[in-house]
Amino acid sequence: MSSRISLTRYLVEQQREHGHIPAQLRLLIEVVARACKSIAISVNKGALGEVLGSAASENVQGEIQKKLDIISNEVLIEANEWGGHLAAMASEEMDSIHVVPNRYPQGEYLLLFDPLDGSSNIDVNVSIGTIFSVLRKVNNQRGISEEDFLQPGKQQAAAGYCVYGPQTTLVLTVGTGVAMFTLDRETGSWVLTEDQVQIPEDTKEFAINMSNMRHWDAPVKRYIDECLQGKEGPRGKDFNMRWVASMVADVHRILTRGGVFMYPWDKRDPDKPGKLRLMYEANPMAFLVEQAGGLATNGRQRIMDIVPGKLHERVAVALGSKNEVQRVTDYHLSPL
Ligand code: AHM
Ligand code: MG
Repeated sequence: MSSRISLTRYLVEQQREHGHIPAQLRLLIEVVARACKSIAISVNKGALGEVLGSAASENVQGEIQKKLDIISNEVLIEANEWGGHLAAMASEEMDSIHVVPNRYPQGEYLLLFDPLDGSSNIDVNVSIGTIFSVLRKVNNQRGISEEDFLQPGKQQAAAGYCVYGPQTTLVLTVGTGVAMFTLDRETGSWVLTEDQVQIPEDTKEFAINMSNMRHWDAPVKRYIDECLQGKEGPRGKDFNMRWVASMVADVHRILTRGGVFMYPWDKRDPDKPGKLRLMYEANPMAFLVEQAGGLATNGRQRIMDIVPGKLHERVAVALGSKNEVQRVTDYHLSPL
């Protein structure tokens, strides 16, 4: 790029053009981006920083926490609580919400995050990331409670993720398309490297954990089975498969070159709607994907229309290239 556009300049220009990025939201995004830089440094140190391996604790979902899960959670909280832009935060790694302490001014936004997504990849040096979602505090009449967070994803003011991979990339939407910023390690700044990202409507690539195939529901089995039949089958083309097991990395690939990502409901745990978390993973990714011209459903319904019943709610996910997500959703809505 001949003239480099920083994250700050991008946000200021979006404000000028679209007039809907209030100062508090701009500050929030910059603070999250700074926190991600700090997480990236810890991730990069790896064994040298003694940050690998498990901590002696479980999160609210009963999952063993990795040291970097806890470090990243703390970095995000410490970076965000004093700025005056937030009323409260919620995290995949915390049982309940974290209200901004009284000693700091209360802002009008709510921040939700998965501090380090793809935990199983931390120790094996594969891409991982931070996912975040921003809501407005709707009720100004009283203090803040968990209920204030239970808003459908379509009410998000901003969302994004940072992927810690061969490059450190921040991907952001404030509702005016999707932009990607690459961290320039020499200057420490986020540089705009892609703007108005578009996901191709069609694809020949799917991402799903195939080892769960025997547990899937019929519509998902049908969709994948047809892809696997390749040129000779009803789809008339060969499909390729990828599964990083870090949602950030899989979604990043889809935003870059198209594809469909699925983590469907399965019979292993019939009472759980899915593995992924609605508010920390599915909603922010759905917002990005829709802003890039793709679709995101739970197989039956648009993800961003779901009204959460609780903070740590889980959901089935199908997202990415429009025509493929539409197809797998149609298979659910009109089974054979
Ligand atoms: P995490 O938030 O505990 O890391 O779990 C979420 C991750 C996603 O990033 C990824 O898509 C999925 O879990 C992989 O699950 P599996 O190991 O079942 O394939
Ligand atoms: Mg996660």
